[in-house]
Amino acid sequence: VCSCCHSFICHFYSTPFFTISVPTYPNNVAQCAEDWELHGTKCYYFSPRSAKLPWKESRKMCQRLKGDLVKIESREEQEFLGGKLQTEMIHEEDKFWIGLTDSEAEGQWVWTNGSPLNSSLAFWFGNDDNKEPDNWTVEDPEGEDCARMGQKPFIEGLKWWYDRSCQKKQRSICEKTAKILQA
Ligand SMILES: [Ca+2]
Ligand SMILES: [Ca+2]
Repeated sequence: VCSCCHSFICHFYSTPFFTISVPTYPNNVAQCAEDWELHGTKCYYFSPRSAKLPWKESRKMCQRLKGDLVKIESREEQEFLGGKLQTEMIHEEDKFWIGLTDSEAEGQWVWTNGSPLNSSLAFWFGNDDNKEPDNWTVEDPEGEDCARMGQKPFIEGLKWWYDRSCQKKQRSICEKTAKILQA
């Protein structure tokens, strides 16, 4: 029986036409473990300032948590992460490792799953003085083969990636697929 409070649900089930226009996904519940942030169908973990690690160790930490360093696959995902880092970052150097490296072949950036960086979804920082990635050798003669992201103070335009020596310690963003529960 339809009551005042459940009129929408009654319409939903009594009118087959409605079910076509309702996507399946909102009927399900995506879930992340504690300390992970849900976005879309992924869970993200932003490591604390007390746990800065070199890139390889950061990756191992993510894997221990049953994930991996984040792979950024859309402008929308980049925007979401950049927004999150605005609240996470304390100062401009407080950036986060992502799952992107050119340690195998200089200048050939690949994600941790082996797929090459799509140049239309590359968000390297660049201005008149500084074009990233620059493989800067002053801090480490080996150059810079790992990618980190974050911009504080904020700048528009999504270009928040920098290469840095993989040996340097940074915070990191881990990612894993959310658990989808059928509603
Ligand atoms: Ca490099
Ligand atoms: Ca650099």
